[in-house]
Amino acid sequence: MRICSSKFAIIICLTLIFPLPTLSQKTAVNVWPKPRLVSWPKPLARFLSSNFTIDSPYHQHLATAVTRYLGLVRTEHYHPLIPPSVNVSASVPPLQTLSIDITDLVAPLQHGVIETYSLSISEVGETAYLTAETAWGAMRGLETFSQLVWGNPLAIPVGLNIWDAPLFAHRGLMLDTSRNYYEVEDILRTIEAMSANKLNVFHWHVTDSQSFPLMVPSEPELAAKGSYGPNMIYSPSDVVKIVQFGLEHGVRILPEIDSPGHTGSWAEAYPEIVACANMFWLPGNDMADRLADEPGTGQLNPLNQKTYKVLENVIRDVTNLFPETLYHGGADEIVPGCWKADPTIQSFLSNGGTLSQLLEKFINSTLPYIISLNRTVVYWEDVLLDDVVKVDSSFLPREHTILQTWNNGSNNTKKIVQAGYQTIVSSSEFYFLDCGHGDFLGNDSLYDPQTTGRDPKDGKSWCDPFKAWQTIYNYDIAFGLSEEEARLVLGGEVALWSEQTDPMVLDGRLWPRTSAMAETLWSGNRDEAGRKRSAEATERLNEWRYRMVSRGVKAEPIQPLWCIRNPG
Ligand code: CP6
Repeated sequence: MRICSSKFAIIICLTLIFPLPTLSQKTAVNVWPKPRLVSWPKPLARFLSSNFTIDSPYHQHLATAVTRYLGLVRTEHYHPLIPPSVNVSASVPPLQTLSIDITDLVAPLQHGVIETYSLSISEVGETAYLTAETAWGAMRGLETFSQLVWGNPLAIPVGLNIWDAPLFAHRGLMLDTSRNYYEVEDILRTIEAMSANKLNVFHWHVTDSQSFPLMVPSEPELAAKGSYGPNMIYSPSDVVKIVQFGLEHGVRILPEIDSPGHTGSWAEAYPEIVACANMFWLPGNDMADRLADEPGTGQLNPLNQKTYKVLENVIRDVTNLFPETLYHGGADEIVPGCWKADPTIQSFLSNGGTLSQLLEKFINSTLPYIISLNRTVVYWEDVLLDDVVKVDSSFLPREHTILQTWNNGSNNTKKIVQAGYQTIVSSSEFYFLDCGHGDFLGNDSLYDPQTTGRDPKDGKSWCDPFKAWQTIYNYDIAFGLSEEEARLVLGGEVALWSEQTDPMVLDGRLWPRTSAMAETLWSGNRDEAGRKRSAEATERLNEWRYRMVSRGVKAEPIQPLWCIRNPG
């Protein structure tokens, strides 16, 4: 492992020589996600100079981050709920400068880029040092530095050494902008909060059956007719803005054009390429196999050549707009009844063709094109694991395909890595955040006038239960895997589907629960003794929630204030 560097050894030694700080002293090092190694032997702090500056080698995107963090550090004046019980020394001169040193200034922001950094704040020197291999690692270090500063006048713990690096390379958040529309500024605020939590991939589930809000220049009709309206479209310049903002925050923007399922909205422009377009309910379908064939359903017809003409235009434009080397093709939840409802597909099926062959034809007609554009493709696990409609693994080249898991917790992750695929974990039992209400399909009453908003099969509403932050925090995404299997786990993503969310509730639905996953993927969920961190994490997350609020993120509270006055 890369952690066996000399810096690591030094910090280990420091930690061994000096006693561990007591609980009350810990509060001044209140960083979320917790750094991998912190050495702070004495509870000392000092002030920041009123003209404190950050020195950095020139890097286009880091320069913006430096300016942003300088502004934040100078103006935030965050007052911790539990005031740090440290001695802020006024006798040493205040800290003047944070000096950044970077080894590799040209490393692009892409999967696997090194995000390691170390931070050293001396007791007396005028300068603190942030060293990183890449600009992206330096951004992580700047975030940590900003969280160390508190109060008015500004103070910072000293005699402090941090070495930090993520456990998982892919730490993401998926947002669905199809079921409900979000303004660009909501997306930017989310990316900013992601970077504060050291997350690095914004997975943009931009289109689905309910609306097509992305303006694709070669296929302008898709958004013109398939969006919710002219003011609910992301233009190419919006995308450029979001990608640029991502670069300035060390967050990659990974687009998903979900197909061939979840494409009802494409029928507004091209009814001829969509099967079962906008059929309210599929013939013979019942609630038991409804999946996400929500009202507004539709699936691309794999037998129509026009499907591939439109899709190639979309794929080409999307890869031009998004520099990200991963392209998400969706391929989840193929609903048999949809393809079966289409007359042209019916004749294929009655001549001995199968539903899986239809999907294989679709994948085989699109995946090589995506790969030819130098992209690695991400699909949802369904493409390989669905009970009914799935492709043979020979259609999914392992070196170019990543599969994102969401069903059956760690069981499906195990299946995917055992099949030899790299994986991104989004187990719905832990990482799907769009819960809090009953079933949104009020039309269930068409089936059952006694409806309670609950599935008659198991009595659950569609997204029971609400996942508490502890549930998310305690999930180990590589649970039950051998060391070799675990190497195929690139990381994880929380997912916010938007049937029942929109900008009004976005922040609260995401934060601080997404922070819980962010820490687990960055530095794990266990203490030095290998026990799940609990009381310590609760206190630190509570503090972090208030700091996020002070930065403009409307994160939910996790405790009453009473707990601060009455510490357990
Ligand atoms: N939309 C798309 C969805 C879901 C998926 N894909 C989904 C399915 C089940 C639950 C939540 C969301 N709404 N395109 C599955 C990946 Cl519980």
